[in-house]
Amino acid sequence: MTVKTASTCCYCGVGCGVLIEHDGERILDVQGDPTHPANYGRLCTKGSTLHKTGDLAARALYPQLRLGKGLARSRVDWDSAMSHAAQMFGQAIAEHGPDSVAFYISGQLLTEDYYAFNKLARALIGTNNIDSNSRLCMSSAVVGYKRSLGADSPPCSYEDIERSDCVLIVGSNMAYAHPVLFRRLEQAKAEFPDKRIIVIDPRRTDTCDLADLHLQIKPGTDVALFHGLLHPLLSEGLIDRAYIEAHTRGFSELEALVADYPPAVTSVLCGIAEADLVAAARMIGSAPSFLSLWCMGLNQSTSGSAKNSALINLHLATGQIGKSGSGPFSLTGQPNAMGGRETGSLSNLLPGHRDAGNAEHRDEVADYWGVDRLPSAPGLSAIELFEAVRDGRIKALYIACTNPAQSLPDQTLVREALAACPFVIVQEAFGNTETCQYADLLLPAASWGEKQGSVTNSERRISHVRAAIPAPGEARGDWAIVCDFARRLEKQLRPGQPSLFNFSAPAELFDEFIGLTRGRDLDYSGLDHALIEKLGPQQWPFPAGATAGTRRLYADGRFPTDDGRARFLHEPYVPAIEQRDAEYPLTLNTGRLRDQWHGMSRTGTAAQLFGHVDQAQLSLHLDELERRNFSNGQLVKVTSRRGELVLPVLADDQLRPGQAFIPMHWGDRYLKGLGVNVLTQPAFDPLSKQPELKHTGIDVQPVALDWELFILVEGDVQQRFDALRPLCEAFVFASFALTGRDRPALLIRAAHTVAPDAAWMNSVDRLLGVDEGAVLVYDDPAQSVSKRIRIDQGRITAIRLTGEAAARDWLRGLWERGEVSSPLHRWFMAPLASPPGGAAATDKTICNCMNVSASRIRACVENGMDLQGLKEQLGCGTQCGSCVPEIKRMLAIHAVTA
Ligand SMILES: Nc1nc2c(c(=O)[nH]1)N[C@H]1C(S)=C(S)[C@@H](COP(=O)(O)OP(=O)(O)OC[C@H]3O[C@@H](n4cnc5c(=O)[nH]c(N)nc54)[C@H](O)[C@@H]3O)O[C@H]1N2
Ligand SMILES: Nc1nc2c(c(=O)[nH]1)N[C@H]1C(S)=C(S)[C@@H](COP(=O)(O)OP(=O)(O)OC[C@H]3O[C@@H](n4cnc5c(=O)[nH]c(N)nc54)[C@H](O)[C@@H]3O)O[C@H]1N2
Ligand code: SF4
Ligand SMILES: [Mo]
Repeated sequence: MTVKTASTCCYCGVGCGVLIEHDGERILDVQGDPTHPANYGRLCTKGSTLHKTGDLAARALYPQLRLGKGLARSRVDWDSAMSHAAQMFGQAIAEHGPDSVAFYISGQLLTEDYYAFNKLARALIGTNNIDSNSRLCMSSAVVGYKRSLGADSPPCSYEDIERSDCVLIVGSNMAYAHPVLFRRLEQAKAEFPDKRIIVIDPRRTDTCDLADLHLQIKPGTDVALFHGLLHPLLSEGLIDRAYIEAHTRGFSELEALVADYPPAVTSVLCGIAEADLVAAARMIGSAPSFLSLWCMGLNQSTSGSAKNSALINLHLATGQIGKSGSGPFSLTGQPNAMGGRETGSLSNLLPGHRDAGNAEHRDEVADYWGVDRLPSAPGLSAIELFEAVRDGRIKALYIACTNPAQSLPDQTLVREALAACPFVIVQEAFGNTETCQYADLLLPAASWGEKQGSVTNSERRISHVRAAIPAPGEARGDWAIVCDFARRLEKQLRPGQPSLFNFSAPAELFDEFIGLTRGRDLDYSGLDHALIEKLGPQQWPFPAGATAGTRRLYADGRFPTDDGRARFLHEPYVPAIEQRDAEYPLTLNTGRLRDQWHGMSRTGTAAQLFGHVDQAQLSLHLDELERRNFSNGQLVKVTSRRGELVLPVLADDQLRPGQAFIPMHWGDRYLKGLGVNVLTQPAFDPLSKQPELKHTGIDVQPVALDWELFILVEGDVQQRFDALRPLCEAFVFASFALTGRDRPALLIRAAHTVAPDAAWMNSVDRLLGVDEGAVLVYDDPAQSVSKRIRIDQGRITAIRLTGEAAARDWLRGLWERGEVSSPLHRWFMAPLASPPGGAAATDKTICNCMNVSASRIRACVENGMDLQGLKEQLGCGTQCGSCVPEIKRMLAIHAVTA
């Protein structure tokens, strides 16, 4: 019998409600929850494929302990694992003090998990060394809201996006990163075509598909642009003097600064047309309501805090905040980025939107917890924390629900730190991440569908996360692991005293936590798990006695500052570090793909999600390829001041000359060479300490790799991946992906200067099962060509080619279609023969829901079909809708060429 359990999607900050269909043991399907106010039933490609992810072969199932550096880990029971962990932390604290240990946690933890970690670090151990991957994500927005408005509270609701007359999307590719919200915006624009949409992004992304105006600024110039927009707003009388007078402070200083940014100057600084700048200002200034949405293009910057406040200035100057369809609305990345901020999970914060640097706040929290005091020494932020680990200042590090050996900038430094740290705990749902390699103690965590608690989405809405099935193996909920660890450590640090961690369910942690929100701007002390169950997801503030949540903040123009007024910040534009120069002539930008999530530990287990993009690529403008004589798909070496990476290059008309882009998802597991963050810089914003992940000076050179390898093998993909990945370590280039839908296969592309020896080839062939049985074999040592194709029951099930590149896509097509044709046999015996019908162009799956490829869409478009026809004929774009912007782009390109 199957049942449905309502829960929340574990990916992005939109926070969609999902219905998990299961039989009590396995998750069978996922649908959008029609009653959830974030998505009303919609899901994107990632949400709707959740049931296809999480291959057990990739999961961490049992605690594993390494008894000495260099040794392999072995399985231990939970009791030994936890006592060892507590003993190691206890020893470091006894010998080197509380600041010799640190916690690096995650916006993908639930509020209850987050709260337990915080209480452990601050109340029990007495250190502020607890930071989260939100440092890489939201910390500039936190500073922005606090400095400009007085508290870290996004004032808007999703419905404001739909209602707004003018939406400014800046540094956000919401078509990929917040797809369901983008669908809502799309629908609103279709219903109200007069609604104006402006996109500010150095790339022409799919999000631009909806834009009336795209300002393709030079990277990092947003502060100049925001000041520059204010210039015509001022000169054309489009600001709201009465609002400024009544509710703000500091406008005259800003006015003086803005005089330095007239349109003629700003347009040059930002690399855009003066007329476009003025047009954008007029759209903003004349709209009855104006709302802005932003994400990593603003936050991940050495001027991230200044960018946030300069944008909020536009809202204060026009009085566009606190009313329907208006306001500065920061999109949150992770499912519980907000919960982390609420529970105080950055080193400088405390629970309930308090500050660790504020003595009064510390006393309030210490009293609440019943401890003498909280630590006053400032804690380390992510980048500083890993520097301290490398320097030996941190003796024991506890990492949970994040993969820093993939996602932090300057991977060389991060790897040195992790290798040098005397004791590293990694609490993970998946056992094969880059960071797991460094775990002295690996603790298996329950994950989505198996754990329970709450998360807060971008619009301050608290939703339930529910367990549908038991966790696999011996995995446990994060909160339970933390409380177990804390209770053991208490025996050393607070012997004989009552436990601070007597929690037996997430609801108890929630109940204790909300007491710390009482009387604060985010007050949700009126909620509990049972009430959320009864009323459905609720927006904070929700104080005691409330019967409903709060849709919009600051309607009365009063702000949570000491005088109730919002602040204009007046900071000049400062160019990003690592501007283009002769040595590093390109600016590298990094970001998201539509169908992958971060380091791909989960999405990388669903072969279908590689259909859209199946390898890391360096995108450049066609001019840059031509200038360097590169062909599409050629392997190149990318170099920055910190490291290098080899990967294929691709012409991309979304970029301007001088700009480059690599998706953030490929770490060392999927792409040999430590991933994209071996290149990026650790420089960070002085206030938010958020690193600059969007701006790196790089150079690109050709590489000559004469020996090439191509593998496609069906079945046992995770096991084969784990076995084959180390064998490719010696190569200059190696890229891994899954492919297929119903019959997942592992896909490997590799290249090297010379061929490996015969023993290497034999062991690979054994792993692939092409060493015996029904296998087509061809070897021509003179030409360095070698081919193996396994055929089972009339179908190809494994392909291994070296020295032969032309037929890869054609063979992959045969495999996909389950065909073994006579042309295959003829081609097979001919060295270097062209495949029948020529080398097929690489195809990609545009519509993942309905499995519609680019070539099929292109063929129909060339026959004159329009969007409606494509939907009816092929079904593409009729399910989640994520592919519609790309299909429209294909239609537009065809219209131009025709
Ligand atoms: N599919 C998918 N969705 C996700 C995620 C995922 O991994 N995959 N992750 C989630 C998380 S944690 C986050 S934080 C969000 C991130 O969501 P987004 O921030 O929307 O995604 P990114 O692709 O990182 O970057 C957004 C855009 O910023 C632009 N940009 C770069 N530099 C600048 C600049 O100087 N100025 C401006 N104005 N723009 C610039 C980039 O070109 C890019 O298009 O996505 C969330 N959603
Ligand atoms: N170059 C570049 N780098 C970036 C970015 C960028 O734009 N460009 N963006 C940055 C941003 S915004 C972010 S948010 C970070 C994200 O970086 P990470 O936090 O490293 O990203 P994830 O891969 O999502 O890591 C989460 C880990 O938690 C594990 N996990 C999943 N569920 C659970 C659970 O319930 N419990 C536990 N204990 N573990 C679980 C997953 O398997 C996964 O390995 O990357 C940052 N890095
Ligand atoms: S938009 Fe997609 S990834 Fe984000 S919460 Fe909704 S279904 Fe999940
Ligand atoms: Mo993020």
